[in-house]
Amino acid sequence: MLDRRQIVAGLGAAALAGLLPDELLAAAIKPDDASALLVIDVQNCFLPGGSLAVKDGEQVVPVINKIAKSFANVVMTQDWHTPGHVSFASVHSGKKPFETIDLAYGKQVLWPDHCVQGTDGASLSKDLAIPQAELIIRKGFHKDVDSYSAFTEADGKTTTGLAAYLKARKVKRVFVAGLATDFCVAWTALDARKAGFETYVVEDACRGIDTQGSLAKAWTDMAKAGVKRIQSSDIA
Ligand code: VGL
Ligand code: ZN
Repeated sequence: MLDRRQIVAGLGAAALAGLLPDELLAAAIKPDDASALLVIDVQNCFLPGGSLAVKDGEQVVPVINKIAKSFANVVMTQDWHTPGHVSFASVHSGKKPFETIDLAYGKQVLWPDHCVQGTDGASLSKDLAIPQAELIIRKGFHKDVDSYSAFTEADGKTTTGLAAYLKARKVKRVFVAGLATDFCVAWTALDARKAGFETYVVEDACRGIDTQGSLAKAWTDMAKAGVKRIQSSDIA
């Protein structure tokens, strides 16, 4: 009987011979104790009927529930803004959602009011089924600073503590899924690389907002930073 190593070696040889598509080989990714799944902002505001609904956002939920079964370590995030948060177009006179302004820390896209602390819109989707998730990071709770990233606020320096938590738990690899691909998922993945984690984004477990070319730019930036783009079927 072949052992696992021989089977993997055999698959490699078959692929070299052009007999197998890359996807089949990639199916070998098996999350271990040094792997964590980061489930980003699967909150009512970003789902159908929400104030900043991401197109087809609800489709990520069954995919995330499925891959989460392969992870012992799961962290979820919630976008968690104050009322009148600086990222809301409604607090900047004459500005409309999806326009941008310059703030002290850089360019800020303005959004409809969303994910206000303690509201139903800020709640995680009731359809998420990840009972083993151990930590929920809330972000964007400083009124004058946004935080797309689960690691570092938009000022580029205030930490959420997530990198230190993951390192204390001996996590080396993070897999990022959720909403939205081009904002909170991408910024989280880029910061994960900066913090030294091997980083995967599970494309079909994410959906994007795509405003002013943001989705294509996010994938380009992530590729440059060494983020690996995978599909949920790549995870064993
Ligand atoms: C997000 C826009 C504003 C996200 C959060 O979760 O991607 N996008 N706030
Ligand atoms: Zn937000």
